[in-house]
Amino acid sequence: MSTDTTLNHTAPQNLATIDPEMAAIVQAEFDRQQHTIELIASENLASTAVMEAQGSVLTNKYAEGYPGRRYYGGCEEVDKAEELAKKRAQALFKTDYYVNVQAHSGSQANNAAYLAAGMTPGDRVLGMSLDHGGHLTHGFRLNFSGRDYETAAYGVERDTGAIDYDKLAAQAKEFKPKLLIAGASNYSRVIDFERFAAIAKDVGAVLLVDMAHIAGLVAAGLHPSPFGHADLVTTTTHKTLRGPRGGMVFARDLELQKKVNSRVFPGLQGGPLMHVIAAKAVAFGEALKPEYATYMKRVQDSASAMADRFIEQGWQVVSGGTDNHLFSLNVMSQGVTGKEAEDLLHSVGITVNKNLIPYDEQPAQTASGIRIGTPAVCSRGFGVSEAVQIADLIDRALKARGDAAALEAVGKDVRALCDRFPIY
Ligand code: DSN
Repeated sequence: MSTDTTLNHTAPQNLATIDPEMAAIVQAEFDRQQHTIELIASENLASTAVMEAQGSVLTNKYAEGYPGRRYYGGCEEVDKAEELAKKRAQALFKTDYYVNVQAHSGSQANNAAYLAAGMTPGDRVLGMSLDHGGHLTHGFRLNFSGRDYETAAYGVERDTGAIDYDKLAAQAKEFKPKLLIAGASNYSRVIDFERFAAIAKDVGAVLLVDMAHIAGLVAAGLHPSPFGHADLVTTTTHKTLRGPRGGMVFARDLELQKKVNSRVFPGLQGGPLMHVIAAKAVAFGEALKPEYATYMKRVQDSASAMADRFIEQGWQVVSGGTDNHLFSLNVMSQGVTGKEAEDLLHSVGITVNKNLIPYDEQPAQTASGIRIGTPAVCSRGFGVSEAVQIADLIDRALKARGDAAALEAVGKDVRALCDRFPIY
């Protein structure tokens, strides 16, 4: 009989028994999530089924390669898990694009997509500026995308907060990128993928759509789909899709897919995380159910209602509202920096991240805005009415700067709202 108490299958021991120190941290994080209003637009609450798959024995398995073509024996069950994840991913987005579900993250997925597009050092990429809502991997100077390639960035218009597609077309014509990227981390308007495809075609660029933020809306039919327009589509699986942390890459045709596969493995990664791939399959299965589309609609309606409420209260919302799950609040419009707002809201139990707004005059560490998203709060059951209450709580907190009693009262109301909606 084993004397190793960490691996005693006849009397399995839980985390609290084996490692009370870490168990306390996990419990404290659970409590933090339960008692705070989570408005970070890229976060969500994975289901217990997703977490069960992610915490399963599949974590024990090495499976370098792809289903049916592995470099290790004993892969028959994980092969099924990966095939199921792929089949469900295609069904979810109603697409016959090929898919690779092994990317460990969105950044890895994008890196693989660059390489599959044939990018070599010094080649040109045109993506959305980080300051205007883009992503690090779309050409930011400190990221691989900005270090290895020659980059140019498009942005949004000062007056509309939206992309001007005619301007973008002219910029693409002048810059002649080899890779054009559509997609953002902080853009609240519909993205016109058809127009992006026309621009890419016009200049002979490969079109990559990074739909990480809006994937859930696309799956639910609440945002136009990039499939049929993009050469490559990447996404994370943990944002609106509500799965485990990870990424995936879709390719329009078999030739491109072969490149994606070889760039993911062995190009960038070694062994795939089979437990995470299993959890991705579970999340896609959940998202294929009609309840998921209802959830995504609530996410969209709640974001829109919250943005409208802020405008009623006199705050400036970038682009004047939202079509998706997020928006940026220009807190500087009432003299509060993004950093001050983030800290103040944290003190009353509301979690947001400070964010640059387009044409921001503040440095990134201070910023003039906060980004607000509704996926996580809607997963715990909030809807439009609670979203409007949150806008009121944020308004009260930001206007009560320096008033300890008023802030304490907001904190109590935040807690009461959270107590009505257990996270699990
Ligand atoms: N860092 C993520 C976000 O917060 O949007 C994007 O990868």
